Amino acid sequence: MISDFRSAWVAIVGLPNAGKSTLLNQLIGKDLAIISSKPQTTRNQILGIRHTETCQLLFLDTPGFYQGKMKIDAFFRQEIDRSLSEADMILYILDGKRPSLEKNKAFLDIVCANAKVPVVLVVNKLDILRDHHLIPLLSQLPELFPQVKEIIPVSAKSRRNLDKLTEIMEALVPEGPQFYPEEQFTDRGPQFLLAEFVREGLFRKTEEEVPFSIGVSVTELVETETKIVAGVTIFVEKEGQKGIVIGEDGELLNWVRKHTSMRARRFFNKKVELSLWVKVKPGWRQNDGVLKQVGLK
Ligand SMILES: Nc1nc2c(ncn2[C@@H]2O[C@H](COP(=O)(O)OP(=O)(O)OP(=O)(O)O)[C@@H](O)[C@H]2O)c(=O)[nH]1
Ligand SMILES: [Mg+2]
Repeated sequence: MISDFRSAWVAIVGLPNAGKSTLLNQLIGKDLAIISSKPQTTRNQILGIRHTETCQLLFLDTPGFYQGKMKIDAFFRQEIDRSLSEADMILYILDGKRPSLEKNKAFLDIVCANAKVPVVLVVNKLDILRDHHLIPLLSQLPELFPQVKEIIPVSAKSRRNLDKLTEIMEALVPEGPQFYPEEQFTDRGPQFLLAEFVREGLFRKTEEEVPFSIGVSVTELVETETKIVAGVTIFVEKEGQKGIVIGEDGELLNWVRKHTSMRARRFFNKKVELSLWVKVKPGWRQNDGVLKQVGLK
């Protein structure tokens, strides 16, 4: 191990759709976490690692915080709590376009009440904020959130101010070991990631309650040096949702298969062949067996 090495576990938390996963991907320079314009896209804690010669930042992406009553919601909350308890530093992401100050204050107060580590408040989506909106917002934040160590506006999408954010984080990193070798940038393998990539395609192509009723499990996987072949089961809750997911003449499912295969091919740098099946499981979000199968228990 190099002497003077520094490392920190950094939990990325915030309300749904704030841009947490977009920021994670930009900070590690990989298309790792799935992103969509719909809330509750992220369902599991996802580790993404940023390496420099002297420092390792271990980012934990988390589901967006909201109060839900189902078993699946309890799992999301657990993932957030687990990430907060493991963190040496917290990035709290606030959507500058929809700042929902009351909801953010409620969650940020919970985060800060339990945190013994520095909290950095990141105001995201700077690229679409006009000055007359941004300036009054920024001027309210120090008084509203006195517990935070730093406040910084960024655009995860356009990378604006991300160098500054990295500088702020690096100044807060304690001495610590190099937890992972340089070539490793996540602890998640193809089985988890392929299911996520399929879900990303489905989230983009379906509307209303359908994306939230979808669970994905990779049931077969064969990986060689050059190729990944996988069988994927998509769970929905109703017969009608199965029809929507398959689409007319199988068009939607076909799009998802092609989109996911291409995304996975770029990511793994291997040929990817996917077979997709859709299964109806009424109430699966309350069913321990299916929750376990789709990695949510
Ligand atoms: N204009 C703009 N859009 C952004 C920015 N960052 C994220 N987005 C968009 O915001 C939406 C949500 O992004 P995600 O990264 O999935 O947000 P998240 O916080 O991970 O969402 P959940 O996982 O659902 O909690 C997507 O449509 C992104 O393209 C940004 O800096 N600027
Ligand atoms: Mg996310």
